[in-house]
Amino acid sequence: MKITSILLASILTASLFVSCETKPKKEKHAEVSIEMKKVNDTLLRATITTITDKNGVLNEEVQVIEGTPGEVKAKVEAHKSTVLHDKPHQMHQETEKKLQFSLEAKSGSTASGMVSLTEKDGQVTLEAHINGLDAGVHAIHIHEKADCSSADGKSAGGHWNPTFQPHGAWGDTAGYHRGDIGNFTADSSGHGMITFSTDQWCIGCDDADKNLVGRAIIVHQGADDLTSQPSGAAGARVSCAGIIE
Ligand SMILES: [Cu+2]
Ligand SMILES: [Zn+2]
Repeated sequence: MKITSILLASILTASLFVSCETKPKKEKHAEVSIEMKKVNDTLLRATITTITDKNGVLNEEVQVIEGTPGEVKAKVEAHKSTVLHDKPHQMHQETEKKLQFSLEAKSGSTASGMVSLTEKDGQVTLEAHINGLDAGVHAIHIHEKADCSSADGKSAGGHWNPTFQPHGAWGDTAGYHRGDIGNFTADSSGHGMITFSTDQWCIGCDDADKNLVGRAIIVHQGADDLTSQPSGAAGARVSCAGIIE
């Protein structure tokens, strides 16, 4: 195509300067200026001028990219992030999310403790340590609401059951609630602990069937029989913690 038509078609001209957020450990600074011109109705051309400052030595590089607007914009973005940030390894960093909170005694009990929820690689792990329990087997569940305000813990609602299943043992083909963690045993000193991991929960994700935030953890006076409906006949709610971010 003719040079004149290219110049006349220079409808879109954009120029932007981005100053670098230099990482303290690197003596490197970069400035990128981008000029975009419409070549014709389908082609866009970007002229990228990159000035890098390596320990006081300036280096200028000019790069021309031509293609459809989508291709050009993607290449420009990729170039900017490479030059200005220069930290590709960070994109592979594992993200870990952790919440920690206290279990408070309910129903006149002395059962209190700590719970942590950790999300890593698509798995959520619950770890609970409880003191002041009667020795023996106790149920622990996720209940519907992060509301431990009532003295009997019933403000937390029933078992968290976003998938509308019957109450049961976790993993049972006949069905189970997403909150049916199960049982653990307290020793003769009244201390008990449990760890539980699943990929069927998340912490603060957009999937309402998995998101624990806004729910509560309840420890019961008795054991969950894993069959009685709707909640395993586990007795009074002796400890409660709301799951809030
Ligand atoms: Cu319960
Ligand atoms: Zn249940």
